[in-house]
Amino acid sequence: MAKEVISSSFDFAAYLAKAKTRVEAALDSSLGPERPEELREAMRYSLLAGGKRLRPILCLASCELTGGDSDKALPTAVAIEMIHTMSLIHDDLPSMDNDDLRRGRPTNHKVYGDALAILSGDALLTRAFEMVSLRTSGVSSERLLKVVGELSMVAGAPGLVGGQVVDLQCEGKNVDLETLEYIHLHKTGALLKASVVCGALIGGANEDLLDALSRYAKSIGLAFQIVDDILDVTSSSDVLGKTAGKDLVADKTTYPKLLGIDESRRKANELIDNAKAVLQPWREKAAPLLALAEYIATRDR
Ligand code: GRG
Repeated sequence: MAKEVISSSFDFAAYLAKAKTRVEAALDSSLGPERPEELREAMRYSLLAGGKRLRPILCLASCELTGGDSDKALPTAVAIEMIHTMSLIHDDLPSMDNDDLRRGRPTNHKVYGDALAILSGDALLTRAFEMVSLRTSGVSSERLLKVVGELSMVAGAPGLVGGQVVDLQCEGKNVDLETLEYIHLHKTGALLKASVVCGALIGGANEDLLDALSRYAKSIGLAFQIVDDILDVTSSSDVLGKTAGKDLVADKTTYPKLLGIDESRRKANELIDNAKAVLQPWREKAAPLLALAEYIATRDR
């Protein structure tokens, strides 16, 4: 049923390519005269390493659905990609997931060393808040304060950091579905949800729309990580641009480990259907978000 709502005239491939180009350009011009030069290089190395740019694209699409001007959401979209990138840099460190491949190239610490990897992550995180608070124009302080609050929550203990800590604590242990869902919703889902919510806040969404978008985003956030778990088992490092099969080596509990691949896929598809159903009332206007939900389910990397 949800599929019918995606307008046949909506060209998702063209939309995605255009949105990605727009985000890449904004990211490229987002870093100013950071000094010393090596810090700037390390920040740019990871921020401009490619990636799907799904979070900033969700932020812009969400703003557009609310009827807002997505140019005004661009600094926040960049900020969200900065937070995401810093979380990848820190996640790859030897003391965390200890990986040497990310976005198809050596991880930040492999190139710049652990200290600069930590510090370039710190600099990206703080720069993100500068983007929202000082580099956004035409949005009221009240709305921007809500965005800053939302991003502070999802980056910290109530979001990514908390999820990462529980994830690390659970390595090598038997984990139940409830704990796994907690990890996924915090470590991965929180920032995806915030991407949608922040775009809506900047666009001036009313409570009904904000609530609908939050529910849509929670579902796609969890589905995204389930698909990530599946791809870790079924895909290759070449396609993913990061080390495949990592979860098994690190003895992590994943959806495929608990439910099997088929049931995990079914669960991800169910979440995507739920997400799309929530946006039914917005029909044509929701075409980009509906297609992005489907992309999350069907992506190959
Ligand atoms: C945010 C303060 C702060 C600290 C970070 C290390 C850490 C705390 C959290 C780990 C978060 C993490 C790395 C979660 C995994 C999320 C995930 C599935 C990433 C892959 O996202 P994609 O596929 O990657 O969108 P690309 O490269 O396409 O952007």
